[in-house]
Order: sequence, then C-alpha cells, then structure tokens
Amino acid sequence: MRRECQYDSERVAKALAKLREKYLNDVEVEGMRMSALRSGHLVTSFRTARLSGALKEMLDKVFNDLDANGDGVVDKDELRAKAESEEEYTKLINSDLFKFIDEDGDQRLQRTEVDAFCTKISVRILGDMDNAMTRAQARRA
Ligand SMILES: [Ca+2]
Ligand SMILES: [Ca+2]
Repeated sequence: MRRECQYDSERVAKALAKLREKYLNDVEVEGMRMSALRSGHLVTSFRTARLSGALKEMLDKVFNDLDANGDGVVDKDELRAKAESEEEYTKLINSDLFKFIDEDGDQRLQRTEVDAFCTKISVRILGDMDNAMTRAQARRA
C-alpha cells in the first residue's frame, strides 16, 4: 500500500509539473493533500494562493485599455466606443464570456469582476487537472 501511494504521488507530481508548465507558470499551489482511500482512489485538493502573474497582467492591460476614464468600471459607453458597430457591441454583451465575467449583470465590467474572473479561470484549470487525475485513477482501478 505504501509503495502504491508513493508511486501515485510521483505520478501526480509529474502531471502537475507538466500542467503548470503548460498553463500557469507561476501559479502557487499552496496546499496539496492526497489521501488514498480503501478503493485505491486518490483524493487531491488544491488551493491557489495567488493568481498567475502573467494572466493578471494581461487582464490589467485589457481592462485599463477599455476603461478610458480610469474609474475602475468599464461602462456601456466605453464598451461601445471599442466595438466596431452597434451590432458587435450587442453581440459582445450577450456573449457567454461577457455574462460569465459580468457577475452582477449590470452590463458593465467592474474591476472586482475582472479579478474574480481571473480567479475563476485559475480554479477551473486546477479543477480540470483534478478531474483528469480522478478519471485516470478510476481507469486504473
Ligand atoms: Ca470607466
Ligand atoms: Ca458588472
């Protein structure tokens, strides 16, 4: 049993290193717990302490570019100014991505919403990793 656990943790560590390299170079995995259940499945949990610096920097640039008057909110006028046409603007604010970011649904992007979006992406990537590992474990069982 001990050997099995060690083998698994090495595999997980390798998979993590690979995924981190691919997606989030500087994501900080604050804690990672693994426990082998009686079935041999591994339960892993991750917590990101900090957002990827590169991801945040990129969103900062996009946000500052959109927020023309620098008040921390990208409002309808600012979005409209960036859109090529009224049609494109309508398409944008009705897109799934926009709705996903615009949590309070006021059709404006608050700085806090963009930060939350950044966190959601990080969590989603880690969640995918978690799911992939769980599936791999299930196949082996
Ligand atoms: Ca603004
Ligand atoms: Ca909003």
